[in-house]
Order: sequence, then structure tokens, then C-alpha cells
Amino acid sequence: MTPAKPRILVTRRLPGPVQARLAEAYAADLNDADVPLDRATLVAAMRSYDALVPTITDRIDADLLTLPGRTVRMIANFGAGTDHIDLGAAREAGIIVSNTPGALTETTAELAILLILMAMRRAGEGERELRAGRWTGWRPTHLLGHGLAGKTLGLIGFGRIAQATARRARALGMEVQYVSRTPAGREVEAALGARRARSLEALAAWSDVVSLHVPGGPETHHLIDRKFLAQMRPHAILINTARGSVVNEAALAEALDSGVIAGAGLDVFEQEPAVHPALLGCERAVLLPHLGSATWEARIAMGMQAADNLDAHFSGRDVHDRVS
Ligand code: 8YV
Repeated sequence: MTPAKPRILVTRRLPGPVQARLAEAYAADLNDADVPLDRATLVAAMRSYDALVPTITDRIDADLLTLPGRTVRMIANFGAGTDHIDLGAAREAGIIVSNTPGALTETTAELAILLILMAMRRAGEGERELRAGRWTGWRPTHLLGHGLAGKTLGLIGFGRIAQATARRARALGMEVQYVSRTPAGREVEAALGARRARSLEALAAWSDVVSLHVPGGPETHHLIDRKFLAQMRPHAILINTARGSVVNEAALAEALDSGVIAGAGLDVFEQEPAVHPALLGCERAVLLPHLGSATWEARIAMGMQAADNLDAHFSGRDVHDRVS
């Protein structure tokens, strides 16, 4: 008799090739309707499946991870960020958690560059004006923005996505500086032409574009606050493709309205899918609905990486992307 396939729950609809692979290898319950799971469903799932494949829209907290009668032993997250999962509680409960770093690096860096260009060249304002029938024709001083060549990009965090963003920014003629807990190696700095800023304050004071690349969670909560924004240059812009919780959105909206900084490009928000109403009213903010990794290439690669992690776990091998 062949052993029963492990039972897995995939909490959101994933790209076809990923679902096909999971359905072939596992007794997989898929979510073709793609409705976010409610709490009661997640509670029931923790007590009936061997593994979950969740996404950022599932809040997997300590209560869920320590439920009596829990059967789930592995959580193969679809995504790199894991701030929606209580990793400490998972570790204590002996639940393996994995993520999908690497699969979305290039795609997310592309989106950071897209936001930089949109904000610096006022593309969102222009598109809104044109669609609203407010465009009165070409004129020499219409919607003037700033070019990137010779400007300085300040990266907060210097992991994979930040470095991929730096590489692209260099190709566009930008200088690159960064802050991170540990300095990058000499070779990395040399290859990217990047230098480490003395402090967050120094980075704010010397950047034309500040781009965020730190994980979410208590340690980075509201790292970008009123004080930081006041240290930025008045013509500078803030880009966030990391996590909404890193930015105090009320303070950012205030800084944009009062001209403390010139613009922002945001792909992530504190209370997704809700966006701070003051930001919605800011002409100089480019706002995207968390599209960082939204390419077929990245989303398929993320799913395949999550499947690799499941396969490793269920065949008794080390889980490569284990985070707890
Ligand atoms: C993902 C992301 O699409 O991977 C991440 O950390 O922020 C996104 O690009 C999302 O998290 C999927 O769960």
C-alpha cells in the first residue's frame, strides 16, 4: 500500500503550474475562489492538515500555533517576508516555517525602480491629469520632475532586494549609499559602487531618494517617523517596497503636504488593503497595491520554492529556506 499523501492547505489561489505541482504531490486543498480565509477556517485547518502554504494575508499568531490538537507541523510560506507569522511561537511549538527568499528579488527591485522613476518624473500625476481630461497641452514648465543621473540613492537595509535595486540604480547613473546592521563585504560594496553611511541621520541628509528594504516587525516599526522625515532633504522622495509598518503613514502624509519632502512611492501599507486617507489625497504620492513580486516569473518561482521546501520536509531532508 502506498503511504497516504500529506494533507496540505494552500490558502490563496496560486499560479496554475504551482497548483498543478502541489495537487500532484500532495492531498492539496486549493482556494480557487481566492477568498481570504477567516479565523475559524484557519483554526480548523491547524487541526486537520499536515502543512499550510499561507501568504501575507493570513495572520498566523501564537494562539493559532499553540492550539490544542494541532496537526500542522510545517508552514511553507508563499513569500519572503514572514512578519505575519509569529516565528518565536512556531519555534517553541516545534513547527517548521520556511519562506521564499531569492525568488522575488529581481522583480521587487524592478518595482522599486519603477516607483523611483514614477515619483521623480511625476508619472502618476500626469496620468491622472490626462485621464481626467485636465491636460491642456504641452508647455515648457508642465509637471517638471527630476532626473536620476548624479542623484544619490540611500538604501535602508542592504539585503538581496536592496542590492538588486542598487545595481539598477547604478545603471541609471545614481550614486548609492546604505545603512545596515552589518556592513556588506568590500567586494559587494565595490561591485555595486555602494558606500555605508555613518548613520540613519547621515543617510537621510545625503540622499535624494531613500528606499526601504528592511523586514517588518517590532524592530522596524515606524522607523520612518516625523524625525527621520525632517532629516530628509526637501526635494527628496521616500520609496517603500518593504513593509507598511516601517513608515508612520500619518507623519509621511503630513511631510508630503507641508513640503518637508517632495514625494513618495509606496507599494505597501500599514493596514493593507486600507490606505491612510491622508495619503490618498497626496498628489505627490505614487500608490500601488502591493505589486512588488507581481510577475508570472516571480510568483511561479515563489510557489516552486515553497513546494521545494514542502518536499524537503516530507522526505526528511533539511528545509533549505527554514526560518524557524
Ligand atoms: C508577496 C512580499 O507577494 O514576499 C513578500 O514578502 O511582500 C510580497 O511580494 C507576499 O508576501 C506573498 O505572501
